[in-house]
Amino acid sequence: MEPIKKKSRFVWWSVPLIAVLAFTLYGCPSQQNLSSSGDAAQKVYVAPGEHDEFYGMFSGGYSGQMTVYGLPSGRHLYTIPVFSQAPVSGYGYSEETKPMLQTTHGFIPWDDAHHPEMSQTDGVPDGRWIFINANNTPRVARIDFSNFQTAEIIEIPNSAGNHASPFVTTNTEYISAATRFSIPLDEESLENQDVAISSYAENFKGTLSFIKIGDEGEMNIDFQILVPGFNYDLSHAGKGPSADWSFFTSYNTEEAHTLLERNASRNDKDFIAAVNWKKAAELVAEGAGREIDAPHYRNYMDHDEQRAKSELIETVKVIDPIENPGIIYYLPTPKSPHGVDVDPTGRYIVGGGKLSSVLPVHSFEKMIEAIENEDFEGEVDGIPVLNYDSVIHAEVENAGIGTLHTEFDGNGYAYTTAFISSEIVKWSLETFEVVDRIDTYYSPGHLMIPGGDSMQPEGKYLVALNKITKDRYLPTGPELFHSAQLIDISGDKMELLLDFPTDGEPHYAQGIAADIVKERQIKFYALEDNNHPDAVKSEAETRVERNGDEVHVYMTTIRSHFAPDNIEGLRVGDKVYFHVTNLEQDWDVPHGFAVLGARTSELLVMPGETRTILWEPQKPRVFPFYCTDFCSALHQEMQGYARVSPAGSDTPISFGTGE
Ligand code: RUQ
Ligand code: CUA
Repeated sequence: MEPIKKKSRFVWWSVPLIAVLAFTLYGCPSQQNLSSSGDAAQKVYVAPGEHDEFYGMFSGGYSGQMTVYGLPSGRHLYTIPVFSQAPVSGYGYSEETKPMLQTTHGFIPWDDAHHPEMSQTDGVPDGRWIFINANNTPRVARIDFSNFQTAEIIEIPNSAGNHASPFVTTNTEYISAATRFSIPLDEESLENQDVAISSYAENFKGTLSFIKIGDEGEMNIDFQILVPGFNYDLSHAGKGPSADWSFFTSYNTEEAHTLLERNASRNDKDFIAAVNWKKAAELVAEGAGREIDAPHYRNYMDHDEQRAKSELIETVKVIDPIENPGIIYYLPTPKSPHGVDVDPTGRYIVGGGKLSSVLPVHSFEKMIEAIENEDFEGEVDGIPVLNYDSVIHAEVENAGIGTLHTEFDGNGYAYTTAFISSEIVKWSLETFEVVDRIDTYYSPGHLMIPGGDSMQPEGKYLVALNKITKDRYLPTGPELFHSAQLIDISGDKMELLLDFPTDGEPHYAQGIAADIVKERQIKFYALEDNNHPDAVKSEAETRVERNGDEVHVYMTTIRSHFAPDNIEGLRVGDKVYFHVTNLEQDWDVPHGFAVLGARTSELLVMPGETRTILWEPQKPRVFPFYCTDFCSALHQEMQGYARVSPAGSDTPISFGTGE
């Protein structure tokens, strides 16, 4: 058998010392750790008609969506449209969902979504909502678990590369969201962004945003903390004793603005920022900080009217650590750390020391002690830097090369991904020694244990989210789907059970016991609660109305016909709005609506729901329309015709179902 070569795509793999170290320590990976394939198959077998034990919620990365998998089977259950338009349902194309993608940069139909994060109660995922970040045009979305649909998207001003986002506090009081790229922020007006890039050190700043979550899940930016112009990479909130704190990794404390692979890899230590969000929130409530102009959109689904609305918020509250001492401290951390993860007891803060030979573990208790004793080794822009030796609790040796992310099993062990040495390393939270390791195929980024970043992990399975697929599946040309690997962590030795392909690039994922989410499901929308202004609740109300060159078609669907299904009197140059209400009151009976020459998408209308698509016919002719979702034995009969006459013609509006 040919040995598997681990090849680098990133230049920092070639940092010479690391490369030599990696090779001498690890060489090539051994054979897969499979006890027997029969055993493994049985462990992931979910018999036809049976349900998986866990929901796995995966980010879609550059697809901008979220995907839902069943675990342990690895079956792809659903794709939730979030930041990207989805022709499959009309999300982002229909008039009801377009406002969801509104930003101050205009209508943005795409993004790069990295980190799903579930709402928590008392530090445990509660199955209400799941949040996810948009990295490119900074936004955070909230998805409702009752219907697996995007319920809200808030834009984050004063941010660029919303990567350290969105991480919840233990009772979902706040979501943190830091900017990865620092940007010019003029201290006075925060407005002058047109500056020379070479003035980075002087003019560029970072922001750590805290989004307050209301009882119904509504998101509002409560405050932003102004921080030095480093890159803020990832975050996690504390828990238990550390629940009032949030932690953020930073790299590029060198404040380089070019060739970061080299220029931001010089310092032996960068920082984890520890933020006392509770204290900051109290100060803000007492009037600290100042309100600055920072227009940003909040888009939300109005459930009553079944359509999204956009509101423009003009300002945001900014607080400066210099004027508000005690809200933020820096913990020196080797070296360009990526992930930051807090163990289930809330006592340990693990930095993913990407370029470090050891995995640093800070102690929360020691951190508090060092703060009380003012045990500082310096300060940066008014932020005290704690003494490394005073806060570090352990340095895990041999934890792999290129360590990125850590999750926990709730049984006293931590699991860390090592990108370069392509493995998952299990270590003890008591001895801080490595107790097991398993190869992954290839180069894992994040990993996920259901509840693994909460106070109550379910330490049965681990999913490795690998960056490189290569030879794992039948080849599909130059592009291969990213590969996830399910690993059994219930015993002493980790055991690889299953590979399954994923969609887009799942960075992070979250898992939750299926029972918690199953209970909450809406099966259809009650027609009597549909207060959409363009809804029609019976065929008797269906009609076509002209208003200048706007035509509104109020249409219904029910197995297996449209009403009306013959429409005349449309003209070239018209803007035709089809408002389609699905009269069905039964689970899993959507109807589709597609019209020949439609330039955007179809509509997929759920039972009890109203959706609108704008159609601008380009030439005179008769255009068929039809239902796209095979809804009954007579689905093929579910069709109609729209007659379009030349511009200015006097064909009168008429419509009906043959009467
Ligand atoms: S970050 S692994 Cu967003 Cu680690 Cu991708
Ligand atoms: Cu309705 Cu097919």
